[in-house]
Amino acid sequence: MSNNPIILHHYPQSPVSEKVRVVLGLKALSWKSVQIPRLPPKPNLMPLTGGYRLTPVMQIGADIYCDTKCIIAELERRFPDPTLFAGAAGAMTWGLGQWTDGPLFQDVVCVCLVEMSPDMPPEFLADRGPLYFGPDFSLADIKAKYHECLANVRSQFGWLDETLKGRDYLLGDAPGLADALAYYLVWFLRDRMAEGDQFLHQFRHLEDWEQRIKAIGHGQQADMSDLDALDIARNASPQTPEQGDSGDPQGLNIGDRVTIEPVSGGPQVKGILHFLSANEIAVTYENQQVGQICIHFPRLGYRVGQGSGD
Ligand SMILES: N[C@@H](CCC(=O)N[C@@H](CS)C(=O)NCC(=O)O)C(=O)O
Repeated sequence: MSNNPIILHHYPQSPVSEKVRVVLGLKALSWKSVQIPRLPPKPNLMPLTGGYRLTPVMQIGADIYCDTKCIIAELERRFPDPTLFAGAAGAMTWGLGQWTDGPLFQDVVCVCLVEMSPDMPPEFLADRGPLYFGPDFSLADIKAKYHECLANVRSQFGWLDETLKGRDYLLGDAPGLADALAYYLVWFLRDRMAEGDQFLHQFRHLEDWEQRIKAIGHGQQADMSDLDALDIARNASPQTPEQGDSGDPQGLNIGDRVTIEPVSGGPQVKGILHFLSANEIAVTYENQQVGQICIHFPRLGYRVGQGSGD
């Protein structure tokens, strides 16, 4: 395995990145932090991601991991000890993310966006509104849903609170993926909601747990410039072996030209299929600035098309 560092491309305010920062802390890892812009264009990130624009992105040499599902799975593969799957739920813990990153995230983001809206630059709202609520987004519509969403958050944070009665972490005695999946939403709400402290104070066990997760920290981080990260990619070669999947439901084959895009919308990434499994797809991609790299995505939540997409 290469000696290239773990590089996280992110920005401090990003809640979804907080999920990964907590995982880096749980595994006590050393990593480099590259701060990226909160809004496109992201000119020193795009050569690495082939156009994928969401935050965070992890880089190890010339291998690039997009989306927290893919990033966390790769961290668990490379650094299995301590495991993120200590509880009896095992791999089903990923399913928890389908709730926390899905309907729960939607309720929390509605509350946070409304809370942030008075001070939000118009270009930020114009980007994030449609990103999270679709092309027909209107601030008036989500303002009208604010109290309903807050009531939804109260029910669901209440489930977490009740679960944490009498145990230190969501799935038992050891912290793991389930905690990271839930914690970043509590962190997001506390930071963005004007009366977040007051709202969260009703969840006594949740607040105690929040302090325990916070105390774990983010591992050892050191800043790195985006240009240094590009240099690392240029001087490295992808380390991912070629791997096909004879059981692939879409009949994809190594060497196919494919397009990959988030189901939630966003630019298509085009590349040559290099690695395929039930949970992951990776393509090779050539770029003048960084040479050949390998870009990895989760299968779940991403649409894969055959052909160059032109
Ligand atoms: N499914 C993605 C969601 C990522 C996401 O929505 N991230 C937010 C930041 S918290 C984002 O990309 N916002 C737009 C941006 O940073 O340009 C993941 O798990 O990584």
